[in-house]
Amino acid sequence: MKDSAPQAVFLSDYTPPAYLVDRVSLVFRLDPAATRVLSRIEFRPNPAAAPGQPLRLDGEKLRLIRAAVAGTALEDGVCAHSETGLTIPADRLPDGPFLWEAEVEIDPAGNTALEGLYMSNGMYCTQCEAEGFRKITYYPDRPDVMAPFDVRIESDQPVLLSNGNRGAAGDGFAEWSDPWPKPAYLFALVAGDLRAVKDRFTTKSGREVELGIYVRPGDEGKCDYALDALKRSMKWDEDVYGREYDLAIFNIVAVDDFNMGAMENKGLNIFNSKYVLASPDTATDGDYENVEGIIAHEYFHNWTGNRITCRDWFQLCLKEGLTVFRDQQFSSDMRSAPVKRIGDVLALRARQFREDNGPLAHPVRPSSYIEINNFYTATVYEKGAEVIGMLKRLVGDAGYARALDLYFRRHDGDAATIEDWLKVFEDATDRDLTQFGRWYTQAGTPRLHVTEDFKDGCYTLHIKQETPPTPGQPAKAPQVIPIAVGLLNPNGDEVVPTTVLEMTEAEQSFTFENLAARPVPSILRDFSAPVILERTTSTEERAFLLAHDTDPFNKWEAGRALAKDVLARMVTDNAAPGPAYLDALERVARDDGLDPAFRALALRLPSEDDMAQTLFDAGVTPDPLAIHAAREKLMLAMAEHLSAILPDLYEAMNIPGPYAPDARAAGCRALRQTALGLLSRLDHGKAAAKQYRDADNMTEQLGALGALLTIGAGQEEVGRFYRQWEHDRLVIDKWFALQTSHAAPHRAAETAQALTRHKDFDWKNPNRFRSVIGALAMNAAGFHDPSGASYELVADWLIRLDPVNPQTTARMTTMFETWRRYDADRQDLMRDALRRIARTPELSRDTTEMVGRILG
Ligand code: 0A1
Ligand code: ZN
Repeated sequence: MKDSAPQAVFLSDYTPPAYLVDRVSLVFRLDPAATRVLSRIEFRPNPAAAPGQPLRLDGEKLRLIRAAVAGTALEDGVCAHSETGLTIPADRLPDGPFLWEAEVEIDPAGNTALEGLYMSNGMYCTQCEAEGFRKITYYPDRPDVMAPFDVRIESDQPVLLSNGNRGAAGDGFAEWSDPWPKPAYLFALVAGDLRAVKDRFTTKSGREVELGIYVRPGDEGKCDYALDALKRSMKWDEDVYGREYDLAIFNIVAVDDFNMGAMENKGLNIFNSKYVLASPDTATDGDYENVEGIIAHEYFHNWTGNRITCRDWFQLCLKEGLTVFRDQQFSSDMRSAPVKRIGDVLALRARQFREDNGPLAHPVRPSSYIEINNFYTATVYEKGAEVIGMLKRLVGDAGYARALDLYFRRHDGDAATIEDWLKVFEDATDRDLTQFGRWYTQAGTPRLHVTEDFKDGCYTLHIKQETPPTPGQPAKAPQVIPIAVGLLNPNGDEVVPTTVLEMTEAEQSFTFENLAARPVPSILRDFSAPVILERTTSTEERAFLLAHDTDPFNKWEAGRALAKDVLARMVTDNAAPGPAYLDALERVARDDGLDPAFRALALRLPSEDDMAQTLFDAGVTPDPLAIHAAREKLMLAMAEHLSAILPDLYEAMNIPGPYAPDARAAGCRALRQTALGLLSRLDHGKAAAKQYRDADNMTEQLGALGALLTIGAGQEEVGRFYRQWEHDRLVIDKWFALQTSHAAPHRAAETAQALTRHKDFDWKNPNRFRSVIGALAMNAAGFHDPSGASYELVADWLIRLDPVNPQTTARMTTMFETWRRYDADRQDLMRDALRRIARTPELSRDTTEMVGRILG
């Protein structure tokens, strides 16, 4: 029976499962095209649900060989079958607990969607979040059904892994047993010719844990950093959250074909290999930072996600927002906190603000979806983390610690909700969080409109909050907004240290008394809330804050605002960059007292996409080519203005000795790269070509190549780079991406198209697909070339990828999410591309939902 059109699922329709599971036993007889999965599942009626219900089991793309309930085979026609599962009528079920047995056949080799059990380079692996387990066997595939799993794998592959602790193993088989009840989305299995890099960790209570990172033969030398990051994560979670690891084994497997970054399967994390493998010659500083952060993220899920999971997928932010918040805390403890915060806010604005401002805007906890895989978004993850940061700021560090202790005590073993989460904070801190809860239900980025007055030593900030309408939410109620403010006197001394104003009304005023002179305010310090600050400020005031603010985030933000003002005026009025900005930049560049990483960030111009949104917000239709040209012109002006110091800065940041991936060294390299980028505009790439020849690490090699490509040089190096790294998939991904993202705007589509014809363009591999097609988005002017060639190319490839891998296709449709920002011609071209995708016969549910929402 074919199911009718895909239906939306609503949070308000939640009902508890009719049956719970006490134990799951699975046997896998692995075969590339015909794997047999034998399941024995112990069910019992859920006392919290209505009695006498049928048993509903999810199942997709399964060939049912046999099934039995309580030892009695189910003959054909007893179950209602559909493409999404089967239903066993209540009159076929015993009154109490019963055993379900089934055998199904699946086709891992034919599974290109990379969801369920699939093959990657000859190895078997799984991805079950969110709803992939139903492609492995019939099961109530929902996170509020939790059970211990026993698994037996039969295969002649040398390494056979699953969740939990090791059981019996012998020739051609291995058994695993996971004692912790878990939802099916945390199930994992891996089988292949893999090599393990092993280590040990002793928990704070003295339990020994065996750690293993499994990689393809030849990659063993690239695991040290991931292993070190894992041990640091384990220790940090004990020290900061009191959370200890709870199995005798923790394994990580690196796979080349993976839709996302990584997956927190209990005791067996599976990673996209780009977030595990790192060596100085193949990985950049950015890669090292990502490996550290993602290893931590997946490890931290063991408590926030696995021990306490989500009741249903609407609660995704319960585990994701919290785990992102925790990995951000970890990285800022391991590295520089201000630099980490600036990086996180840059990413939030680039991805989440963009989402919140467009047709895909949705609340941190959505209330309906068609395909849940489309909701692994920046809003759920990054805004979800910001909401927790605000909670922490409001209740204080001690309140937060009490609330988290209570959360772990009260909900360990539960499938919980956002209501449970907020209740824990209410109980631990005696606060009413009803209004705060709106952060979870209202979409859109609040805008704070700030004006001020000063009289008789009293300085008053008048603040209005307003959240624009978003799809399905025309009107918004005021939210609780923690606004961290400090005041400086005209000499640059801080006269009021950071104070958190708690805004709850649509309009509110806050007064500071006993001030000798009108102060300069530093508002939204440390980016204390995910909002847009609207306040008219002078260039002088911005330069003053860039020079004097004691809050590193706002110091950077002041420089950022200056750069945006200058760029906006260059685009709209063809103005020349004034000396105020260039002088301020020079002071930053010369200030040896500042962390080099901070200086690199302060010297980095806003991205072209950021400028497009900024102009759009100011009522100007952005022209991507004009933005690109203005940005290039400003870089040249910066290079000329700083020409006297660039060679010295470039040399001073050259740290002697072998490459080390630590934050300090990476910061120096980042500043050196900034200097190189500017220098190249003056010396026609001489320094960059030399750096390319001399580089002994990927950060400097790729940085030099990027600097050359930016000025239209580097073709010879492109060839050399390929010949040097042809054998390394992850490095060749960079090679593809760099050429696409650095192509001149009018040649971007052509460059990307030529790369899709390269023999190494293995388009079914998501990393490789993204490295060419996705990288076009990094070339904003090229993507928005007025010919529409890039739009067409992207649409062609998304149409081709959709039947093979709907999940990655659907994610990548977000390249078009900003279409409403642009002029009528570009809008027409983008809409045409989207409509062409929408009209494709048999388009997946994933992509249909996304394109429909983007078109609105
Ligand atoms: N839970 C993982 C992310 C993830 C989600 C879905 C996936 O496949 C559809 C894979 C991974 C995390 O937050 O890291
Ligand atoms: Zn996660």
